[in-house]
Amino acid sequence: MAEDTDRRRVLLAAPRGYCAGVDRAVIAVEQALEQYGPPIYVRHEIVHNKYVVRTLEKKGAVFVEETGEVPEGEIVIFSAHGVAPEVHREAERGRLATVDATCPLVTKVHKEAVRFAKDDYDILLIGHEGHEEVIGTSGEAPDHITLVDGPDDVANVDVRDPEKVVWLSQTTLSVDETMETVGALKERFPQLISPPSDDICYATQNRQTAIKQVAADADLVLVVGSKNSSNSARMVEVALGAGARASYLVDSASEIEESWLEGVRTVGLSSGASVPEVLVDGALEWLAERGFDDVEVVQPISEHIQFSLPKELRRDLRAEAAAKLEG
Ligand code: 0CG
Ligand code: SF4
Repeated sequence: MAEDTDRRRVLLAAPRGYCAGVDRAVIAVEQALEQYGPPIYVRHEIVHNKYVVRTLEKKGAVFVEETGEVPEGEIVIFSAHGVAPEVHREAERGRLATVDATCPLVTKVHKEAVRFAKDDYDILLIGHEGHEEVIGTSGEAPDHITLVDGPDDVANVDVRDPEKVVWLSQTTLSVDETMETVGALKERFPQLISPPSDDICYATQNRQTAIKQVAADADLVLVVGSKNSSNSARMVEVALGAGARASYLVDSASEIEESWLEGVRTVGLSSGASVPEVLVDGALEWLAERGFDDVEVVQPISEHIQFSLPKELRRDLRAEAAAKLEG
C-alpha cells in the first residue's frame, strides 16, 4: 500500500471567484459591446482583475481613469466599485451616455451614507485610503465622512458630537479586522451606532469563511487575484491569520514559485470575487503537474445570489448620446 505521508493534496475552497456584482458588471461591458459596438469606454477597471480587463480590451472596451478622457457623445460604463455623485455630473457635462455597473451592495452603502449625513451624523467610514469604492462612498457626503483605515487609525479620529456617530464600511474588508476597528471605535465613542445591515458583503464574508477552514489544514494557501483587488488581498491575510504557514496572492499560475512547494503536503486554493474560474483551472493544472492531483472541495457555505443587469442596457444609448451632442 502506498505511504499515506506521500499524499499531496489540494483543498479547493468554495465559494470562490466571481460574485454577483462582478458577474453583472462584466456582462454589462460585454453586452454593451455587442449592442452598441466598440468603442465602449469604462471608467476605472470594471473589476480589479488584470485578466478580465485585458480580455475586455481585446473586445473593444477602452479603460480610462476619468470621464474627462472620454470623447463627447460616447458611452461610458462606471465600474462595480461605484462612483461619487460628482462623476455622474461630469459625465452629464461631457455629454456622455452612461451605464452604471456599480454593485447594488455598494449602492446600498452609498444610500446609508446619504441618509446618515442628512440626519447630520458624523460617519466613520472604515476602509482603505485611496481605494476606488471608498472614494465613491466618501463623495456622497464629504463633509460628514471621516475615513478610518484600520484599528491603528482610530486614535486619530475626531468627531463633532460623540453622541451622534455611526460607522459604515467598505464592502471588501477583513471581517475580523473590521470588528477590531469597531471595538476600538466603541471604546472611544460608546454611543457609536452600527450600520442597519452588514456593509461587508456576502461574497467577501463567504470567501473568508471558506479560506479560514482551508487554511487550518494547509501548509500553503494560494489565492488567485490581482494585487489591487481588496477582497483578494484580504483572503491572504485571513489565511495567514487562520494558521496557514504561508500564503500568496497570484494573478495566475505563472506567478506561482516552485520553491513555495518545498516541504508542502497540502495546498489550499481559492480566488477573489473578481477572478474568472479559468485562472483557478490554470493553478490546479500547474499543481497537478507537480503531484498535487488529489483535489478536495471544502465548502462550508453555499451561494445563490444574482443581480439583474443595469437597466440602461435596455435603452438605445448611441441615440441618447447623439441627442446629447446635438442638444
Ligand atoms: O475587492 P475590490 O473592492 O478591490 O474589487 P474587485 O474588483 O477585486 O472585486 C469585487 C468588486 C467590485
Ligand atoms: Fe458586490 Fe461584494 Fe462583489 Fe463587491 S465583492 S461587487 S460588493 S458582491
